[in-house]
Amino acid sequence: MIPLEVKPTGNTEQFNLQQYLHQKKEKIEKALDASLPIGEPAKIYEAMRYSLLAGGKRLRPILCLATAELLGQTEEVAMPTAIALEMIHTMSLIHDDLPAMDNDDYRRGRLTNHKVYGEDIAILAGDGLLAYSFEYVAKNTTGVPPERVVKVLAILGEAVGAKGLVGGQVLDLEYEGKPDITAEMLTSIHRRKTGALLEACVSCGAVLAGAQPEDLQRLSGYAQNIGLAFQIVDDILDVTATSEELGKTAGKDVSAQKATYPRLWGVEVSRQKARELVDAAIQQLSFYGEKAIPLCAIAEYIVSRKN
Ligand code: GRG
Repeated sequence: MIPLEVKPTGNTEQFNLQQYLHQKKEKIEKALDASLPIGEPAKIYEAMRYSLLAGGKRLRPILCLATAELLGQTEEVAMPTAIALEMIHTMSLIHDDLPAMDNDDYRRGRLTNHKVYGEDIAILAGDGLLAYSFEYVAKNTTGVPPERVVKVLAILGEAVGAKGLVGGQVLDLEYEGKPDITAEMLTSIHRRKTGALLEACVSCGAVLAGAQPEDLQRLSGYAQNIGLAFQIVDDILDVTATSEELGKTAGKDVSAQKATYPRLWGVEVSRQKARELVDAAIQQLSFYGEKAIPLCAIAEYIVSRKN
């Protein structure tokens, strides 16, 4: 049990984060498995399932569910969107690992998709997951006015496209081998490459719950802060954790001459900045009092995680 002091409410009641994450993860794993049965041609379904069901922290769907619940929506209503977010995230990992991108052999403790199925099928598995994520939200979201579903689809599209993941990845490739970029440029890359999808998780959960504009503003502030903290910690773990702990090749940023926060600021200052961002994220949720404990605890987890 992780004792957490949740600052906005001054509440020192213990919140069992590990149990919370475990319970959410169990439901998400079941829903992911059920979302994608093997169809024809079997090879592409197998490749999609190989990466989708390979484990991972499931942070993105958990964020979506926790946000929806904060604003009074049920887990059931938000689950199709939560599943779609994990499909999109998995697609981005498959494509990120390709030889034309980061060229990685391991992900989530197993061989990368292209190492098992070949580059052609891995590209198509990512494409299949991306297309299916939109189909899945549109066909399976029930119990909310259709306008909310349309808004969710628009948020997902914006987060994946050139304003989000795609644009961030293009900039990331452009700056490879030029590790001396400014902190501002690094942050602008990661706000798109990593932050946009994390923010979409929170915004989609909020929209499904019928959030007011002020809710969306507070929650986006929270999401932007944890998004950047998440990436700083990711960079720190790349130089401090082992490949076994990470389930992927450690030290990859250094060997690929990537600009990272530890390279710019050193590990200790990077840790401090991540801590400050998490404190700011928690502060954004003070309005919600105790109802925000799960999201505050998730923010704490982002800085304390080991993989
Ligand atoms: C093809 C439309 C299209 C988009 C893809 C490849 C790409 C464009 C973008 C790369 C996005 C990317 C992989 C960003 C890194 C984000 C990141 C830090 C991932 C690690 O997330 P974790 O630690 O992983 O949550 P698990 O395995 O726990 O889910």
